[in-house]
Amino acid sequence: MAKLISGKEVSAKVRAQVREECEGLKAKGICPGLAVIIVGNDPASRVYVNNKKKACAEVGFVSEEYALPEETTQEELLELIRTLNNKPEINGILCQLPLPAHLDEKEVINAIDPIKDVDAFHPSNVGRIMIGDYHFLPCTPAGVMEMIHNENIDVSGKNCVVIGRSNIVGKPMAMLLLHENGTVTICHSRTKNLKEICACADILVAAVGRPKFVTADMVKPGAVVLDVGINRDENGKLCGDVDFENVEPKASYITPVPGGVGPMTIAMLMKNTLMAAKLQANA
Ligand code: L34
Repeated sequence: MAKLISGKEVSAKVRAQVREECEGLKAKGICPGLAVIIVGNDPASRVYVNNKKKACAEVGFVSEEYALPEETTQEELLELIRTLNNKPEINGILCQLPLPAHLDEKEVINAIDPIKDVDAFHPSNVGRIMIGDYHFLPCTPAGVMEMIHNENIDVSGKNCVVIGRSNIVGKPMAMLLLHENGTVTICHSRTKNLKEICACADILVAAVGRPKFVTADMVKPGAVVLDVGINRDENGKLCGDVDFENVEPKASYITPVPGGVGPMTIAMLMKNTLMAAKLQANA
């Protein structure tokens, strides 16, 4: 039986720390502000953005939502980002992804002032992570690391396998594990012997985006299993990339979906926004 790592609990701890620090900043006249941009009507994005606004209120930040219609043009979106870059009360800018297909995500990310880039998606922040000299970590991988730290799991020297190589999760996840001296393997759709490689992992991070992709035969007994996926199963129920029911008995630690990495992503966003406010105030 695995120990469940509750994202609800660990994220509440992080938010409590942020809230406390935020009170300290407010006493100095600094109030962190986050702008969240959402374009179109994706129902999942709506849920996530609502959760982000809720978290802002809980930790004491000001949040502004910019809900733009599906037909928004690239130029309109870039213009909003430029305005927010120059707005002193806004310390963090987040444009919820994915964007509608007619918009250019890369150009949007590049337009955000790196010091307000609380997603850490801008190439300058990505580069800083690569060399280990950063202010912001991407929220989802940072949330996974926070869960690992909270359980005092030592990464050093362990076989770490990340399934998925996205710029947002897989690649930075591998880098953060490497920074803690893990021996890291990144697997993806072209990987040969995926099963065998995963079965060697002491720490297995699933970020594939396919429901129940990680089955029990891919998991080493006693492995730490972190599930980044948020999918809907055949009954429309939320589920992760891990076949939880069958993997759980084999793992030493496992994260649930929902209530796992998702809430951590939001807690780390609060941490980044606090950091942004401090950097911009030189506090
Ligand atoms: N720009 N776009 C940008 N930044 C991000 O960090 C994200 N991400 C991902 C999608 N697009 C983004 C998120 O915010 C995924 N993500 C995210 C955030 C929150 C939750 C899930 C994904 C979350 O709150 N999950 C809950 C359940 C939500 C539900 O009921 O559907 C959970 O318990 O997992």
